[in-house]
Amino acid sequence: MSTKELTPLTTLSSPGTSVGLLEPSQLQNGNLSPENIAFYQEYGFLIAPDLVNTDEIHALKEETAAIFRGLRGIVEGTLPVKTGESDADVLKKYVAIHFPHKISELIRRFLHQRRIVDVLTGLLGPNVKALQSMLFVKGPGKAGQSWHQDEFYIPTRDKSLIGVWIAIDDATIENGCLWIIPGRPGYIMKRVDIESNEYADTDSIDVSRYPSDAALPVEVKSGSVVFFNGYTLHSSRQNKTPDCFRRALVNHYMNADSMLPWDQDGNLSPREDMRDIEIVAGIDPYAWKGIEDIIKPYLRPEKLNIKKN
Ligand SMILES: O=C(O)CCC(=O)C(=O)O
Repeated sequence: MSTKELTPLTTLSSPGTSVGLLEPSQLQNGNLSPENIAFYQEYGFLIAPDLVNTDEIHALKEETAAIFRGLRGIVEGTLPVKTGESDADVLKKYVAIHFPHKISELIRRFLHQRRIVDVLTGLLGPNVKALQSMLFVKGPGKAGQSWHQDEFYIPTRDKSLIGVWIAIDDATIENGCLWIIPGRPGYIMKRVDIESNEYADTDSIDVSRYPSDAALPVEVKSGSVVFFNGYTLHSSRQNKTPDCFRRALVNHYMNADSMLPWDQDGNLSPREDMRDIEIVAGIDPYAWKGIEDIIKPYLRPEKLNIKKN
């Protein structure tokens, strides 16, 4: 095992410094510096404060309510909205919708948000494709996601997967922010069964071999964007607030030069290249294959049991 993936935070910064203040992890004014790129290559994540402005956040909040109210189209499994039901009462019933960009033009436009795409081309190269969106609402009491690497679920051939986590609300430890273990292990790690109210999943990467201070809470303000690599370990915990949502739009991207042998968590037949994608920068080297429109938006289940190894 590389020592990089075990580097505790205390060796990255002075004691008491939170990840939010860890300088090379932060973009200044949305500009990706060579130091940011070097940090991402080594530790697998970056934080861009204020990459999404307050008007955009306001529009995202309104759109989130409209989507969960069923006003943008059918999402299988959502319940009819009763007369007089508030947005909060509607959102409290759900954790997340996957692929909201299929029914919402605003969410689809966010896949192409210029400042986000500029960071992605700086990290991935000129040709970038989007392959998934997820809109989390995660109300009071809702569980988080256990320790995982996104490439376990979404295998790219070139290990280029990046999650782009857009904070719609301030994300705090209490309302279930993202946690990251800095590093980019070059392989998919072993998973073990777990039972915990913190997590929706019934298994998790076993993180007991990491030092207790290796995991960083990524507490960020609304409008911040967290970029993380598909091999970087991350999780989120239960929302323990009595009345706060932790809304976040999470989009996944990769280098468009690579094919994507993803069966969409078993929803599709095995395929060498999942083509329900959107090119967000540069060219599509596989344009001759055409684009598919096969994945419909769906509700994220409260309990997750996707086991592969
Ligand atoms: O936002 C969350 O609660 C979990 C997000 C996550 O783990 C992911 O996007 O892979």
